[in-house]
Amino acid sequence: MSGEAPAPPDTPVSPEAVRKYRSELTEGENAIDPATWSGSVPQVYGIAPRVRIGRNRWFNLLWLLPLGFLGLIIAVAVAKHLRGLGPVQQFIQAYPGTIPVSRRARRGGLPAWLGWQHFLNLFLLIFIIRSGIQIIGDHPRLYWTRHSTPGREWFRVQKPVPSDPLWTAKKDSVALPGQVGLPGLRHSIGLARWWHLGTVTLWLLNGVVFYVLLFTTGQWRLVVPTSWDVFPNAASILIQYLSLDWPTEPAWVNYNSLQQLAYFATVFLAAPLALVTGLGMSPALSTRFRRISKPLSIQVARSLHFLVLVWFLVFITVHVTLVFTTNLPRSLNQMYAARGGDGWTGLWIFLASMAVVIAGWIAATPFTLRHPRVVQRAGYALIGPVQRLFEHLDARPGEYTEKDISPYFWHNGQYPDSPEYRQLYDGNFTDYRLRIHGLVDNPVELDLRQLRALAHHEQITQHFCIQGWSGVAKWGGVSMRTILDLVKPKPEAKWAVFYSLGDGPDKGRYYDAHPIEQMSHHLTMLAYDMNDHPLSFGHGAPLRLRNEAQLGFKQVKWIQGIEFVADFAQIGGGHGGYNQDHEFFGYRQSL
Ligand SMILES: Nc1nc2c(c(=O)[nH]1)N[C@H]1C(S)=C(S)[C@@H](COP(=O)(O)O)O[C@H]1N2
Ligand SMILES: [Mo]
Repeated sequence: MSGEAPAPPDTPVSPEAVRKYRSELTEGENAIDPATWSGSVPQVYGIAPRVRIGRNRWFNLLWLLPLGFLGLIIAVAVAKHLRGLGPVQQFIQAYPGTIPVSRRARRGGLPAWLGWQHFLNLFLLIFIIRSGIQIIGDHPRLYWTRHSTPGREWFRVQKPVPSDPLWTAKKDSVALPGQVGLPGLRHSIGLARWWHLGTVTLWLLNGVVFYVLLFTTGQWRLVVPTSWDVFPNAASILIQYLSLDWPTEPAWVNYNSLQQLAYFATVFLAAPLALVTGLGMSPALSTRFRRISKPLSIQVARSLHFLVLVWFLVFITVHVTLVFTTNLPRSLNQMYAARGGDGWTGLWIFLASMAVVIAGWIAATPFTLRHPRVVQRAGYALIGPVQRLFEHLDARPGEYTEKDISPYFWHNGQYPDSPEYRQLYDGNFTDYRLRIHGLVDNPVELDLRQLRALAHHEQITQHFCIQGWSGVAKWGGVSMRTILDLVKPKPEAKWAVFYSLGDGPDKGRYYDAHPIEQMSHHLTMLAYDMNDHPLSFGHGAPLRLRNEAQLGFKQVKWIQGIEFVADFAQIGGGHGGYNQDHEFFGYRQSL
């Protein structure tokens, strides 16, 4: 079969058939009604977080509350006992835990720029964390391999995957309370991602400025330990904290080795790790830097990214607790009023800044539901350029081998249920026609036999669903290059629009627009086989798209036609695809 491309069939594409595609699309709303959101999906919540122990025992993390409390009581008892021992007292005397260098450096409080940065950091983290939790809720399972096999996850906040063979990742998603998640609604990942990636961009900018100022002003001495003594000092502080016998000497409450270690870990380890693991989840990047992405697969990256979140949450809790229990109002003066002393100025500025933070917190979800297009546009403006840059870095996403093929490949999306599709399916797709038209010199109509007669193309690649799961499969079919040679797009053609036989969850046909330059990519193809078998109903029979530089939602299944266009403003809602029109995704999503 392979190699011998037959002469282009001479069946012209009928103009009515073509117009029909566009007429079957719907526009999507510009505001969100939670009751009808995402195909009126019920707001099902998850379960308490569980961690897998051994093959299939699950530990409910809520047990950590009583266990942690018990552990703390024991630790306090041990620490109190230790402080009564002579050698320990000598140890604490030798390593009191304070940092003399910082005492000199900070007599007058911290510089004002640090106060502003601290505030911005805190403000942005609210949205980063809330939207991050929302993103996890869209696929509430974490894995250590790129296969995302049910039962093999190490963490979940969802019941075990049901045995329904057509269970979808969308059905698996969970809702969050609207003031915890951002925006809370089930399957609102499109908007959550704009919040997450948009505010992360600002947070990283703030972080770069912070690094630069830190090292040009000498303030770095506060957060970077310069002697190994920091470790015994930190141990000493830990014993002092746990024994609940806290000295009130200003130097001690101002700054100590344990704090310094925690700040160092947060600023120089956790933050960069968040960035690297975040990028490690992107199809545009992760498959390109194979040396990195082999150990740091998308799921390892996702799991570590989550653990960084846990670190941040623990750090924030402990940090805030200590500030409020040991050195008020001094520390607020230093951080918020750029001055030392025991006055109340810092507290007032702090309360004012908290009012801003709380207002932002409360407004974020209602604003998003009322103005989702603004969030969509602002998010794209912030991260679109970076995203496009990544698409152009190196146009060769990776391929995998037979042994990398995933034992389980999640299903996703809305299954087609029209009489038209049923008829095609029942007739074994003998009446199926793929129509390719629009800005092309040679519109064609191909049945499956003709498609299978075109040069055969095969690839083993990784699928990245926007929700977070991944899987490797072998795809067999026709390279889009072969299709381009056949239909010859005109120079004005800038986008290839793929129309499905199936509707989306809010009615109207599923469709998606792809930039034309990605159509000639060596791994862009129309697949009719998956893992050496004809494509199953669930995975897109009889034909689906693979464009490996993009996320899963762009891989249109059950394709009925392809239209080449100059732009997509007149198609559907005009945002470049079904999810873009209805769920506020971006038209390029390689991140
Ligand atoms: N026609 C159509 N194509 C679709 C979807 C859909 O809902 N309808 N869902 C998309 C999403 S979100 C993903 S992740 C992939 C899932 O493909 P799979 O079911 O083969 O894993 O299909 C994509 N293609
Ligand atoms: Mo997806």
